[in-house]
Amino acid sequence: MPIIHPNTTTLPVTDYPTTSPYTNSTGNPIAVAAVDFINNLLNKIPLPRWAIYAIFVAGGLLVLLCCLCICVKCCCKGKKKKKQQKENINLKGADGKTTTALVQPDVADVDYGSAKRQRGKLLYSLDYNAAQSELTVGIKQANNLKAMDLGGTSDPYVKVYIGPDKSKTFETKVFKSTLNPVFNEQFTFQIAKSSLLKSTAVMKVFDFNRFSKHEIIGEIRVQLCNVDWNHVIEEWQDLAEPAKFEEENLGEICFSLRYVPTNAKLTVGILEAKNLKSMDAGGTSDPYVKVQLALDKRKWRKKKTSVKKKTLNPYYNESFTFDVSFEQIQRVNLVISVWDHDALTRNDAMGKIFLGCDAAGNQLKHWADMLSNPRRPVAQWHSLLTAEQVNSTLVLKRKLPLQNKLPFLGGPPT
Ligand SMILES: [Ca+2]
Ligand SMILES: [Ca+2]
Repeated sequence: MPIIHPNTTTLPVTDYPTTSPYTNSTGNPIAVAAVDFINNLLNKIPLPRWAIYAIFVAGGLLVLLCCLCICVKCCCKGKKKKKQQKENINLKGADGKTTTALVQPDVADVDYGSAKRQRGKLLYSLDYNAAQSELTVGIKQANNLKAMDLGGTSDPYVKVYIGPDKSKTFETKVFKSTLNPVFNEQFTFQIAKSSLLKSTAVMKVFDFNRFSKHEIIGEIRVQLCNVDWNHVIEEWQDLAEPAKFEEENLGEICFSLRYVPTNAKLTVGILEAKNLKSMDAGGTSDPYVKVQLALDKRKWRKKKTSVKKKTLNPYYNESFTFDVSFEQIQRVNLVISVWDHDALTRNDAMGKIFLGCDAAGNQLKHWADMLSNPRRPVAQWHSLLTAEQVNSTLVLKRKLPLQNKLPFLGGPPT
């Protein structure tokens, strides 16, 4: 194919041909114009054509080299990451000795202080007047309290109550910006000798903050059954890490359980509850009970009682029957929770408890009694716990996948 360029006449004779072998006279006019433009431009540069091309080639090579360098660097990084991941995975499989060596941080790196760091100590007194059934708790002073504020100080005050009743809570005055406050305050509780021995005196030291939540510095719990009441007790004690859960009186609930293996029916009879916590103004609640089953720690089935208005001692006598096969009953947990119904706002949790394969103590006993007495309803009272307390023991996963719920939808046909 002959190569004809419309502008070949403008080319100096000494110059190299600039027409591309791929263009032809009938080619795209835009391409032709572009080639002309480049030719004109090259003609304006006071350098021989070969020099210009050489510069272009050198520039191109430089750019190519840079790209290559960047690529190589990226690849290396990726490999390193993969290697690290591999190492991490291998850690699991490594023998104990290697794992310890790799996982255990240096002794110097461990902030032992944070666990053991001094919270300070408190001087308190205990005195019981048996004739008047009066327990007097004295909060004298604190020493070397932990600094909770930015300036290296705290604004301490002490809360005092007698557990587990916690009917009365006293507070000392707040002392601003000090780690060694002298409180010298006394608080008197009316308490019979019989309940005294089952009680715990709780003293919690807090840091007051005007614009944020008050933080606990530490606490002291004295089991009152261990105290020699013949003398007035006055002693210094180190503040301890606050207990994770407050033993709070959330009331009790009575329900019956009945399991019939032959027809695979679990019946939960919610009978009554008493001494529930008041959630509404006026010192009452509107309690209802949620009955929930979890299978393999997944939420499975749920039923509710009616709402009993304005009472802390509701009587339900409502029962709920669930289909639970004998194979499933070994993997089931039953969660019973009491809620306060609110017409306008969100309903509040008042207490919770769970029984079943993962339960312990009194709850496990009730569950075991049910299993060992098939067909017979077994009723028992249980003390309610906080939702957090239950949730920390029984961590429920998402809902059960549909196929487990509806057996006829189960796995692929074989
Ligand atoms: Ca403060
Ligand atoms: Ca309510």
